[in-house]
Amino acid sequence: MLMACTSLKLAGWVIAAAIVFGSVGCNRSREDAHAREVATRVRTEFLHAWTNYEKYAWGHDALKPLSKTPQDWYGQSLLMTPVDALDTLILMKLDKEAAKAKELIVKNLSFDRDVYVKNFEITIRLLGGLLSSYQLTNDKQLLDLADDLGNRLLAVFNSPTALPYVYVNLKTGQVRDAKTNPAETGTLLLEFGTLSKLTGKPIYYEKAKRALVETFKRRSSIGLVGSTINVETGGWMDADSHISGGIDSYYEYLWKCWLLFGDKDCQKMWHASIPAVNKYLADEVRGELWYGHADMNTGRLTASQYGALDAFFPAVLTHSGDVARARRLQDSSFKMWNMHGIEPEIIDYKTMQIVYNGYHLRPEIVESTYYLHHFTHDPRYRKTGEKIFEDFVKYCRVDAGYTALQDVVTKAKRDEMESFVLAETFKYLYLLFAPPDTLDFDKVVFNTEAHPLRRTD
Ligand code: DMJ
Repeated sequence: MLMACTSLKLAGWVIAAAIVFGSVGCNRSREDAHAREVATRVRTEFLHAWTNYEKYAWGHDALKPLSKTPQDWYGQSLLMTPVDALDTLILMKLDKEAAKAKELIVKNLSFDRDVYVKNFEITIRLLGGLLSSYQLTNDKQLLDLADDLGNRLLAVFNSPTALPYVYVNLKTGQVRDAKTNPAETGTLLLEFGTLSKLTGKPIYYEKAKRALVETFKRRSSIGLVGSTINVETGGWMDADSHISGGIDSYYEYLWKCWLLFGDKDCQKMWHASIPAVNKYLADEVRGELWYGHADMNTGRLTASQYGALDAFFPAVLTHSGDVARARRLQDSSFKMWNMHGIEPEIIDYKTMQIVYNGYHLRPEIVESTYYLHHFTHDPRYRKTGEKIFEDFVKYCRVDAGYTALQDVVTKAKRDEMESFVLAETFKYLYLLFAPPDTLDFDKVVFNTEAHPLRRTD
């Protein structure tokens, strides 16, 4: 290919054009070839994590990669890692591993358990994972599991406000914990809505949409939401507004529910919300764009904190058409990453000091890199992604998989590999470098756990 690229011999303007367009074409094909090599390395590393899950934690929720022991969230397994990882296995064409994981799920997964589970986590990881894997395989058993799970989760919405309780007992339908947040009340509609479309049962869509609307309705007069809300009174328990964990995916779903379902109410809620976020939470420091914390009632900035979770926002910005802001915020996220060659969970962007020094192998910065590359085709985003991947391998790879860091400065490790590492971090890294036909971006909307949900009519 390189020979063909450099040995063009033509005359006059044809030569000039051939040089310009030929070299662009050559650069592009060199970049693509390199990208495919990186994709292969990502796939190999994903397999390193997956095979160690198989070896040391098969049938359990997660692998603890330092002690090489299994972990179950609720004392009994709900197959968190296999369900979360299945669509990544499929997209990476790891057919043997995918078939084995699917068999484990359809044979062993039962939601008939006398156990309280966290509605938000179970919805984004399990319901989302089952639905996307169903759409990729057409295996009806996966949809039946999703339907059974959705039906058991519905009890969470039985509050005086229709906002969901935090926990539900999968067997008895009893609910508990009224103190929740906008991410937990507003990050359900992509999954419940898809379940409605696929089963023909409207109740899932109605309940999850109502919860989203009830959250939106409680925004302040300047358009912001707080971070803690009581589902029994509907009152805010604090006025702390931000885009970080606890609120983050509420905004993500306002946008994505409009995209996935064409739901005009979601479009309106998005357009009524995002200007306030950009007006009150965006902060300019040293000519850089960051998003901090503000009082939801006054809009006064209260803290200059940003972190690994906030780094999802460039993806939502670019997805919704605001590429300029997305690019600037991504530069800030990458600056945060490069402070120690791995991002801390939270920093103070004014002082550039660490506030919380852990790293949980989070995907958000990679997710935004992937979206920005998809929409701009700017090669710098693949370079960013490659640097992140190299650092990730350098500091987090261990004998039995990938492990979180206790401290991004010393690189001390902690015994944890969350299922989202396989569902999201590796998936977004892979898609950033993989051939475009791996997944038709325009035909799907990713839930907040990176499960691609196909548009259905
Ligand atoms: C994931 O479970 C989801 O991405 C969620 O929206 C936020 N937290 C983790 C990843 O960091």
